[in-house]
Amino acid sequence: HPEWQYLDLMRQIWTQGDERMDRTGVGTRAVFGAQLRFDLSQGRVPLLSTKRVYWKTATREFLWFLTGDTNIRSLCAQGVEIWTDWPLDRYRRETGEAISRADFSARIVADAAFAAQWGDLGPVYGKQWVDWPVYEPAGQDGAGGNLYRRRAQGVNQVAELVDGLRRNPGSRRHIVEGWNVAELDAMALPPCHKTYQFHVAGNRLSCVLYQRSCDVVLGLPFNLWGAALFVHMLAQQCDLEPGELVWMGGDTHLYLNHADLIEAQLQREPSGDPRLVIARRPESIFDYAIEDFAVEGYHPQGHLAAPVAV
Ligand code: UFP
Repeated sequence: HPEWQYLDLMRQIWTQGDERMDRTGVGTRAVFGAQLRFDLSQGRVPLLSTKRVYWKTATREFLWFLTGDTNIRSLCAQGVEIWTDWPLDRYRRETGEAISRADFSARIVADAAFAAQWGDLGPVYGKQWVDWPVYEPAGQDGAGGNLYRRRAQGVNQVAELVDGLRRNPGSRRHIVEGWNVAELDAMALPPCHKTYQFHVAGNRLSCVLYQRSCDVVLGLPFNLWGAALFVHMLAQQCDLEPGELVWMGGDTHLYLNHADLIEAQLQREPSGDPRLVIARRPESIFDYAIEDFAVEGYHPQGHLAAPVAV
């Protein structure tokens, strides 16, 4: 079963990983450099069976990326709280107010001005994917220095990707990049799943995802799902068949406060063969809605909850 790859990686990190204190103050065990491969043919998806993965939440996040939005407001309005902890943390630090996550999220949804002030994550994934900034010369200042103006619409990497896969499938340049060096400081979190490269062989579309930093418990199940979803959507849009997902991790880690979950999950055995079904073929990659996606044959074992390290 392909999920053994995930469990084997988890076991390897837990038993042999290098233990250290990390940025969040929680502590991790980590390996550097890991690879997983998943067959995506016939709707196959790397959706874990050894715990319930909320694939609809991950799909909502993915569709939110494609809109270019970087404010958590529309996520919170859909009950998706996976990004809430970052703005919440900033709000608490800057105001000293001991607001609960639920109250903060409710206020983000109810109050547009509050959301504009506190709900933005900076130019994270969505912004870079569909509106990577482009600057053009805009004359000179009084001292003879060159001025630059930001173009109203930046590079839409996803639109160009679809175009490239259709026009020139054999290209080795099918890349969507999130790591905009000049804007890292402005992001709530620099991109983890930073580079997607696509490849067409015959009529099969495959993807390599390079993830610089990976929380194997909370991040990886979502990141695998997101990458697989991306391939399935692109294949549909470009009249290709989904091929393979190759996941590559840089710092691939387990947080020490996930010990109970890890021990429990490593006792479980994978099963099943879930398939993604896409109900219709929208006009473009930007026109999918959450209702378009269903998963057949997903019968996971119980959810295992774990705290997120901010
Ligand atoms: N992380 C993931 N996947 C994601 C995401 C975050 O695994 O999609 F947004 C984890 C990795 C790491 C933390 O534990 O979030 C980011 O911390 P750092 O920037 O210090 O690597």
